[in-house]
Amino acid sequence: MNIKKKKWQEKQSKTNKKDLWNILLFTFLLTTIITFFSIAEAETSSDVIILNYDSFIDWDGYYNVLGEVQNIGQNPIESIEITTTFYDENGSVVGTDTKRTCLDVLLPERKTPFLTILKDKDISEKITTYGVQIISYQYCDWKPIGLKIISNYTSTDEHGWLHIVGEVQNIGYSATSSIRMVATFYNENNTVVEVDWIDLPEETPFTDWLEPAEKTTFELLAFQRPWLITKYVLAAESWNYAIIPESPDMDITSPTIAVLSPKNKTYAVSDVPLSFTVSESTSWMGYSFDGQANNTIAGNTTILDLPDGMHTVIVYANDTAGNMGASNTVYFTVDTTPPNITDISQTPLENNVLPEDEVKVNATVTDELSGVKQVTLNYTSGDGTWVTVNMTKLEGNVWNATISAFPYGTDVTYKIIAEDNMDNTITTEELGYQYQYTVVPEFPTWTSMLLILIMLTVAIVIYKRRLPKH
Ligand SMILES: [Ca+2]
Ligand SMILES: [Ca+2]
Repeated sequence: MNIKKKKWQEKQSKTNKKDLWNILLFTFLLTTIITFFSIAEAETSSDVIILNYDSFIDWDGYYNVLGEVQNIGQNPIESIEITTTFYDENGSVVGTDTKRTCLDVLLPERKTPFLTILKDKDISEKITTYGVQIISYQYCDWKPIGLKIISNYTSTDEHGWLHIVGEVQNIGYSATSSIRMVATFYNENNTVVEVDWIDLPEETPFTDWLEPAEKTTFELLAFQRPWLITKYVLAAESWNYAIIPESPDMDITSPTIAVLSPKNKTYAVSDVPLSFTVSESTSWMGYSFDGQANNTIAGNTTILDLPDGMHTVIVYANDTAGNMGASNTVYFTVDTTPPNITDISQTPLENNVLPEDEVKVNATVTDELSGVKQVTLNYTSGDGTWVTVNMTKLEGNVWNATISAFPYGTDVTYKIIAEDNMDNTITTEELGYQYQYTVVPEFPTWTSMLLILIMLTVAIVIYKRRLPKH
């Protein structure tokens, strides 16, 4: 490779020496002609236009004006010069800067950024306005496409600076050199907010030349206002190869995901819809349920067979550039279980309810997830109608209601119905319990019998005493 290269260089060198004077003369004439035409063209046509521009004072205190231009004509263009004129509040010119655009050759429809800087801190503060002008450009020959960016990675360092590291490959048939890599950084309004470029190859093993199929790495940096950047575009050119088509927009912002369902509430069903919006096109979507591994989904879905309890869900999505976004964590509860009814008791006890007695019924009702909404006591005296009484909370989880008094011999049946805040309902009947009692007489039977027995005994004794004595 080295021998080949040296020979090529020697050949070039000889050629140059031999034709030096001719070339110098020719160049002078050509430059004169081209300059004349350029100025004329620049004034009379608009094959190059300024698409957008912006300004800021950089970390050194210098006033930067940057933007991008586009070739909107039919022919390749090179050597585009931009002049920025800086004015103070009186409208007086306080400085100018003229620069070539970052890429030299611009094929039709292609864009290139530019950067002009007024390197005087003291003047920066006085600038109130500025004007940007394309002052010259030239038409040139077409150049073949011979460079390709084969990888690029974006990372943000601890300062918040944005680094792009990648590789560029010579995909042409000839060796190439003087490769310029350009990164144009944009804000969300597609305005250029920073630009960086590097000339390659910078170092060994490619001291000068990049042979066909060889590649070299590049690193580009945005550090002036990285917080404004939402995407970037890479472009390249070398002395013999034209710029490759700009890379697709290198999006560096993560998608924004808003979960519409589930909401932060309690559901009475075990199948809960998962619906959400994503701010941009995606290459992948998924969700994590209760912190578990991601489930890939194609879009809105339903999370099935959820167990009762508290759950979390986070939706993730990758945009087409691979930036992953995450929704907020959504907390929700599933409650498909009715309350528990325990410790049912009545006063008086079921074998001791007298005709004058109201019966107080107590029950402990709990519901872990959504809470108890209401508890009712339903009772019947066997006439086919049920009386419903709302139970009231006594203390803790104890609920209470009263059954009115009934005449002697009435059979009273009652049940308790409990409902949680998700309308899950349970009755004591469903739990397999039967509650009933019969109203007993004022004096229980055995007392009467005893009384009769005593009276009989007394009567017999009296009767015996009255019998005639022998
Ligand atoms: Ca994005
Ligand atoms: Ca419940």
